[in-house]
Amino acid sequence: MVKESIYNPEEIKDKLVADFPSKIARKRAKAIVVNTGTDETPQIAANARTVPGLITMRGCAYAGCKGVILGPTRDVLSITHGPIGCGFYSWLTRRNQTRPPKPEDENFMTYCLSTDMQESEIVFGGEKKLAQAIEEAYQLFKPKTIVVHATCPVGLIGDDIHQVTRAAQEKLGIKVFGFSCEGYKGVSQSAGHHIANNQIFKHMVGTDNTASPSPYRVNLLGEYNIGGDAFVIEDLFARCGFELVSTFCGNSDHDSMCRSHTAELNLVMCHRSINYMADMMETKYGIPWIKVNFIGAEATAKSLRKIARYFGDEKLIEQTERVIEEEMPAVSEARQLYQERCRGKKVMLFVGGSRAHHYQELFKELGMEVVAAGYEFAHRDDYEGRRVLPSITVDADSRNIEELTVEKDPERYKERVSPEKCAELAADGVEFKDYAGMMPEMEAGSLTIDEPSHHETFRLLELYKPDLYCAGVKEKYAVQKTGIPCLQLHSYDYGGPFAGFEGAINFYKDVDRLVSSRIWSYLEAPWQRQTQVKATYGI
Ligand code: CFM
Repeated sequence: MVKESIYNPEEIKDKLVADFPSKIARKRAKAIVVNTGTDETPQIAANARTVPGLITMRGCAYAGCKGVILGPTRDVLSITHGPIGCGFYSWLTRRNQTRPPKPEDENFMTYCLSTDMQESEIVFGGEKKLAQAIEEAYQLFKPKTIVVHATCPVGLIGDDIHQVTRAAQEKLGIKVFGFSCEGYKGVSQSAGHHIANNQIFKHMVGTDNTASPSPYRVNLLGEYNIGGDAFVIEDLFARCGFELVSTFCGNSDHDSMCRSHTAELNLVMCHRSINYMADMMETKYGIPWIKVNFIGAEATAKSLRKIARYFGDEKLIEQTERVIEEEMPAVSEARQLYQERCRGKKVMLFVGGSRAHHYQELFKELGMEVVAAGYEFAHRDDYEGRRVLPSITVDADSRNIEELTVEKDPERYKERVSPEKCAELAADGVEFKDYAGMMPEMEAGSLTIDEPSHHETFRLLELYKPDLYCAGVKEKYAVQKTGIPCLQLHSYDYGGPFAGFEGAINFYKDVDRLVSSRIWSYLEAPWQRQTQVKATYGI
């Protein structure tokens, strides 16, 4: 179609917003930037309110708290305080898997518990019903911990969930606490991540000082075990000799999170959803954090090496190299095979708050060209790198999310790396507290778009005709109706795992199946063909 436009990203940018009223066009234009291919990235508008009327890809704060952060923790019993729809639509809709170690171990993830608020509670208050629901849940399941998630009406009518949970905790003698994650907080699910981080940090982290005897103790932060990714990473860690204390929160349980402050190093996978936890644990307990990425074979090898180097033990480093050596031949073989069919194909990714960056690694390995990418709800630091953090202005929407004041723990704070060691490791590629963001890694001329609307998505498809579009279920079928395959990078459709070496091979295969399939050429219905025949031959 408009093939030459591919080389005119500025022109495309104008076309994407051309149909909007001028005020909206101006606002949206700030969220669309042309990458420079260098560290000098332009500023992008992110984490801003969605323009009313535009169809958004985003979710709500409740989804970010209950679904994303708490969703994969198997033995913390979640109750949704709200109308039944919120509970129902967040019930088993994310493919976060879990594997209780023993058959008798608890797994509440398959349940949907809600106070099912009715009109009478909306009018007269729902605290009584919530107290009853907590007791009923306790009698049924006898869990170690019950948590309550607030939905929009709870905040609107002013139910005090924290007072109710405190009373329940006293009465039942188990841990009960709440999340004020009303859907309207903040501008997206990102607010819910922050709220969840705060409460888990306050009520769980640091409540059990039992430490494992291994000196190589790590936490994996921001890995949610979608399609079994965490299982792959757990296996790699075990083989390398790293002791995983806790994962936030893929395949996790309550007790491991309570012990997580005993780790020596925090590994941050999804920076957007869990950076708060990493920073708070560093301030309180002195646990440093590094950014890792287990999406992509090369990225996985690099991340494993960083961890081994941090501990610096020769045997650990050797063992890590052995694991990488064992895994790489199969990856290279698959890559060669699939590259032949995928090389040069164009792809776009618009996903969440970290995957639009992480998955570019896998597309690079396949030789595919990322022409446009963006997050739904990330902040400027996820795009431009943490160096821009001081220049991010806090607006009213962020101001109403609690910022915890965290201090050094007088007994348990321990400096893990001296400043000299820190500099030495940095020179060796192990940078602490650093994330360079997505944009510096993208090719010059490619587009970065924050939270593209439905309209912009379709303009993009028209202008670029990419070979593959990556997004979620809300976009998938609409995109495929245009004859362009869509891979769900939230749920992996029915596939995965995509993490680690094994995951990379799975990914190459799935991408090849999508971009090499001829099915898209059969998209025209017979009557459409008929019209064409008529037009061509006049019959
Ligand atoms: Fe982090 Fe996630 Fe993501 Fe996210 Fe999510 Fe998800 Fe995602 Mo869907 S925590 S930001 S809120 S990596 S559910 S596992 S796939 S949007 S890119």
